[in-house]
Amino acid sequence: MGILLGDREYFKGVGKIAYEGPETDNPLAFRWYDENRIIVGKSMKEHLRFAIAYWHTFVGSGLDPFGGPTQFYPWDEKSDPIDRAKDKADAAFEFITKMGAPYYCFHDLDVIDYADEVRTNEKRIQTMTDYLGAKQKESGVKLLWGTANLFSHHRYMNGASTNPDFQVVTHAGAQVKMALDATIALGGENYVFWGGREGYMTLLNTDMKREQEHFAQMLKMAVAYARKNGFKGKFFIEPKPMEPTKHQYDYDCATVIGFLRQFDLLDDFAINIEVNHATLAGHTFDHELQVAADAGVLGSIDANRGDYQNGWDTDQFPNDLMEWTQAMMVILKAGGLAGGGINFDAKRRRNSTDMEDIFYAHIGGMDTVARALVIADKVIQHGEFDKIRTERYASFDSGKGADYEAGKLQLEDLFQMAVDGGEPTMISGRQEYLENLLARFI
Ligand code: XLS
Ligand code: NI
Ligand code: NI
Repeated sequence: MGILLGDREYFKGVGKIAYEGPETDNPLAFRWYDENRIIVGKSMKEHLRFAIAYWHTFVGSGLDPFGGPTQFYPWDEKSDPIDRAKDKADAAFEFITKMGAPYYCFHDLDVIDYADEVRTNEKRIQTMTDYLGAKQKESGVKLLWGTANLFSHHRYMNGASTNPDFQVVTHAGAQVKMALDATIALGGENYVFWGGREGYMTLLNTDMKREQEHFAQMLKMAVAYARKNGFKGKFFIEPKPMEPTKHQYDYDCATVIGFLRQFDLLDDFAINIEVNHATLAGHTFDHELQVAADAGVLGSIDANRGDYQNGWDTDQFPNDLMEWTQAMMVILKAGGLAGGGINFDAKRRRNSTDMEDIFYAHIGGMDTVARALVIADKVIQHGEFDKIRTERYASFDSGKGADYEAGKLQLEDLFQMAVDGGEPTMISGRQEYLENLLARFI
């Protein structure tokens, strides 16, 4: 029996978004994202691997702590959960196809509402896996990553895999298993863990060491299960320092790398870096990318931006060319992302309620990132930054500096050389010169 795919058009009046170049006046066209344009040997499409996030784009309702939904969707009207989920999938694939994005990402709960019985949920997600599989086949859109929402349900209020109650941990495991089954069946290229409740509110009731061990245990079981079932992709951890818990165990890239190393998970995991999470952790986006790249775990990106004036995850669409150019310089120099892509974990503002706003938001984001890729490539080709950076460390390239790097010197040797060499001459870091140079490419 075949699956009946919906034939209703949800985004009427908007066709496939085309590349029209920087001079166009059409707000529903790309100015920079030209999917076939070749940059350093690869098309833009292959470099950027854009993904649309199911949760913000097709589920997010505009709800905030002070008011209810403002964004009402025609695919959300039916009362039966499966009927509603299918309408949503139809709308999602129509939008993703019109945007020309090659990928999408989801949490289990974005795709289908869960009830409280695990067996009911298993049936529901399996039904939707079949439906999404058919939509993927029909459209050519692929799944960049799947994940389980282990933060919304009230049972997770004290944590999911880090919950002090083992029965809650079993539910987290059940959800991860079902989300992995769906991801594998859909040919998902990666699987993500973002631990929204994997942290704590107060040490007065928390055994931090034990909770982190439990977390690692869950990750190991997920890897074992997925590999046993033929999953070849990467697992990603997505760091975030806080919100919703006060202290999250996956604080930032450096913390996650330490955790993965401690529990011997580095072979299977890389990092999914989100711009607004980096800034919440007190870092810049390119800092987090560089930390991951240096450790060989630069996996994927959740693209968005924060707000200078507040301290939470505003998840706005990217529009900062300076930020993205510096990010792209790191990514290009690292040889790209390890299996991941660029997922728009970004939402329209609560009062952006027109259907076209969904398109404007993604067009702006994709154009910003594509333009940054073009600029970063020019900057790297120009060579000045590399030259200055290399020269800055030249004193380690030969002589005693090279001996130091090779571990051939003792602390007493440094003492003697400091005495003999005297006070070093000052060497400028030339930051303003470099910032001006970068600005010339923008
Ligand atoms: C929330 C996270 C979340 C993850 C997926 O802050 O960014 O959306 O990307 O669970
Ligand atoms: Ni995210
Ligand atoms: Ni986020």
